[in-house]
Amino acid sequence: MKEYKGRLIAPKARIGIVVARFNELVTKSLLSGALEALERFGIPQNNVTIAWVPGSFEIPLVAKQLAQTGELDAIICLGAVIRGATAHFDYVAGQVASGITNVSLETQIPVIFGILTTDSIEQAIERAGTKAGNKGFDAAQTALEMVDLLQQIKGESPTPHAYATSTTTQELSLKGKCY
Ligand code: INI
Repeated sequence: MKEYKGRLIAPKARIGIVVARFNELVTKSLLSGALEALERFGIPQNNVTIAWVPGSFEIPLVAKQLAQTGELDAIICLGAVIRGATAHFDYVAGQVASGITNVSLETQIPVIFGILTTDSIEQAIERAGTKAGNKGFDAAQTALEMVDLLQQIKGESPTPHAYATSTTTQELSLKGKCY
């Protein structure tokens, strides 16, 4: 039986982050969470590219442009779409979700959905580093796991059993950088 399992070890991964300015109070915290996760899992700052866009609706286009440079292994999309009083919610939330999916399938790299879709600003704040974790941190973890998983499937990275005693894993554990 062959089984693939992505791990949180992709120290050479080159990561793009597309982050929306709309609801910046929230998205800045998502970005901090994502950067914290990348640092914890050993990604050098030089491997990270950040692009700010006006709102979540603009994320898919910029994610696609970044993906097409061929210089990134995964892209993390961060935004906060809050229902509030605006009729925009359903259009923006729906379009950004399908747009991100399309970019990932078209460009064949992981494009991670780190977009909060909440009924209120309070719920968004809870998911951006307060009561309910940080969706930006989670999105970055997902990106690294997917990079490793795809590299295994393409034969570019050893499968888990071969890596069991790798120094990379040990070093990360010793530094307290493994979750
Ligand atoms: N953009 C968001 O990122 N979040 C929102 O909650 C939001 N609402 O509610 O309107 C929002 N709108 C802006 C949109 O993303 C575009 O920037 C704008 O429509 C211009 O294309």
